[in-house]
Amino acid sequence: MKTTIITAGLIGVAGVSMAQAAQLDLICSADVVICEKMVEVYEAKTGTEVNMVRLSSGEAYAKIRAESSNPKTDIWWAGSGDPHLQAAAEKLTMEYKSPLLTEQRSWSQKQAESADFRTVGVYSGVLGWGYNTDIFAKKGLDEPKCWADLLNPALVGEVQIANPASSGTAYTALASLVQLMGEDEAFDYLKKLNDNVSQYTKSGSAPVKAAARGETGLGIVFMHDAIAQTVEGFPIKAVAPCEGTGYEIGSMSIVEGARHVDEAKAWYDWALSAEAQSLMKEANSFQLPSNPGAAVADEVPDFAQINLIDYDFAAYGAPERRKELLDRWNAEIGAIAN
Ligand code: S7P
Repeated sequence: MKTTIITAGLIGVAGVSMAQAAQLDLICSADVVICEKMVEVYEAKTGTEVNMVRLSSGEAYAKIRAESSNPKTDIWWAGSGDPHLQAAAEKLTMEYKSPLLTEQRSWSQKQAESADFRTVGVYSGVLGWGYNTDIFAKKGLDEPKCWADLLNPALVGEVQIANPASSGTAYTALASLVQLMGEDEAFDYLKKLNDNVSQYTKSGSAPVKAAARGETGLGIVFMHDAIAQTVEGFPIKAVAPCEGTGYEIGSMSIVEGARHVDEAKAWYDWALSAEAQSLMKEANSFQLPSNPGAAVADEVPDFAQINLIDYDFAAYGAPERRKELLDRWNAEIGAIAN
């Protein structure tokens, strides 16, 4: 009879011992295509077995927080920066200075410094929307260029955005509107917008995927997620709002108390390399990579041409501020959501 023997670092079937494969438990909060590409290339390169789960940024933060006394995740790659900053402030993530940190663009390094090196920026992307040009043409509607245009009563039932509690994209939208308009004005705007919203989705990019399939006219998303649909051949046009807009610093953090900390550091260093970040172009992920040596697709929006607000990442990634805004959203918008 065969017996399975488990010893320190070795697993074998009686008489046949073999080295235990290195293992890494990863949460990925980017699009599933780039998540799978990163894992596939990393496993082939290192032999490490990566157990990946794809979660929206707010959900990833909640999972890491819930498991903090017994972490099941080693590293959290990607997702908008605010929940990573909140996790860092709550010391749910670990301080780590990668040897590749100083190679990164200044906004990536600044994100790390502001969080005592408990997170780091890996890419940046601009908030906007994608609209279905066929649906707009059929309805005889002009291009929606500005936030104000999204309140047009002709768009009733034609707008989707995610729920900011689960989605980093939607929290970026909420925090951007508050910084752009003032808090009370932003909530007034969101109440009016609610008349046109058919659905608050769980995932941030879902609204533009629905617009691509013709299920809705417009999705408020990161522009790169809209561009990915255009590149797939769908009738989607990405827009940067005329009044101004916010942006994300997509981030990466190692979980405090990670079971596979050496493997987590190895992934972290690799994910900051030009080689790894060049995979984004291959996977139609059109954010701007943090490593200036990485390949940048032509479709990546030109930040210099966009009216960007001076997004205060430290303030809007702070636990109290994030909780305050999410509580207000739940009370004033979630409560009246269709
Ligand atoms: O698809 C890529 C991307 O937009 O997804 C991340 C996003 O935060 C994850 O989705 P949720 O909104 O559902 O949290 C962004 O960081 C990234 O650019």
